[in-house]
Amino acid sequence: MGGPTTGAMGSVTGATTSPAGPTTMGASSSGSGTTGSGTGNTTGSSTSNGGASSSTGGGPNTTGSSSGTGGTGGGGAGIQADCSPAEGEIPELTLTPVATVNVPVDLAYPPGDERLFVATLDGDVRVIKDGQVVETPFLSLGSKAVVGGNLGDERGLLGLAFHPDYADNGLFYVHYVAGQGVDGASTNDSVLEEYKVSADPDVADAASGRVVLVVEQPSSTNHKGGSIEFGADGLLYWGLGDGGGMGDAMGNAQNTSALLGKLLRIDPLESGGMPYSTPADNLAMTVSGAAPEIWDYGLRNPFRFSFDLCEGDLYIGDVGQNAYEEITIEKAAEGRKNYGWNIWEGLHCYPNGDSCSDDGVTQPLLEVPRAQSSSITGGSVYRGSAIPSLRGVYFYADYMSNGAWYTRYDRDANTAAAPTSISQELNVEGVVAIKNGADGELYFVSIGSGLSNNVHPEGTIYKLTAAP
Ligand SMILES: [Ca+2]
Repeated sequence: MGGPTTGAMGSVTGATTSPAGPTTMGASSSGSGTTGSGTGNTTGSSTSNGGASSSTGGGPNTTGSSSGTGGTGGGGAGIQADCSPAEGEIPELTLTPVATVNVPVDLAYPPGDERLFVATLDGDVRVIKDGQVVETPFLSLGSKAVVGGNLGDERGLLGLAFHPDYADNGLFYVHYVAGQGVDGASTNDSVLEEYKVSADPDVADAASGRVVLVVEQPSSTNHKGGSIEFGADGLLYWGLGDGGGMGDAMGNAQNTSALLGKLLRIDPLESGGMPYSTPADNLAMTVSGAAPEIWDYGLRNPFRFSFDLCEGDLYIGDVGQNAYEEITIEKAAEGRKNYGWNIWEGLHCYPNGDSCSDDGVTQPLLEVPRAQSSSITGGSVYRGSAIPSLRGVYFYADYMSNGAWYTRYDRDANTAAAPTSISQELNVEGVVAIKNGADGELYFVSIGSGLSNNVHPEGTIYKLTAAP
């Protein structure tokens, strides 16, 4: 077992068909081994009860229509995002504590599920149920994950995602930096691993771990990326940084045969004897020789990205080098983009003062200068029902400056509104994730203050609410 240790080509075969995305035909890669025929990800066929829109069986459920009647639901309990248009004025906002957990770093939920699952930097997944943190961890990676914590040491458990068919297959995925005893991985490598829930819905089967993909990393302890998220196409997207250091010294981000400095897009299910498969319409469709796992390239450290639950658009926060942080918005199903790093930093040539070409480069919709932000935390689009004026509004934050902002994406114009700062209103430290719950409401994950290798402070999960 063990995922293909990559760096260059994974041994990937097999076509993936996805009911929601472009239908892909044919094997996409020439990896060794057999050509899989995995139909992989059949994302269920449940139909939501929310009106005319049919869903793809849960997950980041999208209808693609913004004028929907709110029906985008997944399976399960029928909790769903509210895709109706925004109404009214945006009120004063605040953050209401939901739970405290040591070093929380990411948050996710199974489709249609009321529970929230919190990944912690030190390798646990905790369940928040009925407003309480379940005492027994859902999963503990233990020494399989190496945990950093000092400034510039970004190692640990970084991302968590539930399979769109979780209700049927019980599968979920974790992204972490390898410690000891991970199949096919050396310490510091990036690992994507699949686990399955046990008979107890609040506890995973710790023995079920299956390494899906290992990406070799250089020795540096930063730029590990973070988020893993399923798109409406039922495929898993995985952001990986450029390998660390300054200026992408190893030249990974623009190297389309390397997996670092990329957004990957794979079907993580075992398929035809292979640990995962790749769709035929990844970057390799347009860039000859590109590794079959790559969706987008030219990223520095896409620590947090998310999909709008209603439109399916992809929002990427890319952490900058010296001068500019970036928010990139990619319309649903429009990938295969070069986001510019390390030729561009934000809307400026890199290094500053150089001249450079924008040929083939897609620029971010927003750049955030270092005076405001130095480690951007890409957030999510509000799709709840509690504050109707916020529907369609994207929130993001900064880990270092404790800043927080919102903007709204105009899909027709492909522009983002000038950001509104809510830093003082929210007054929150150390935001490392802003995620939806199954009901589309937004949760801010604060890792807590005083984090170091030896101190793993208590952090807080907050719900975004209207101020009283
Ligand atoms: Ca860029």
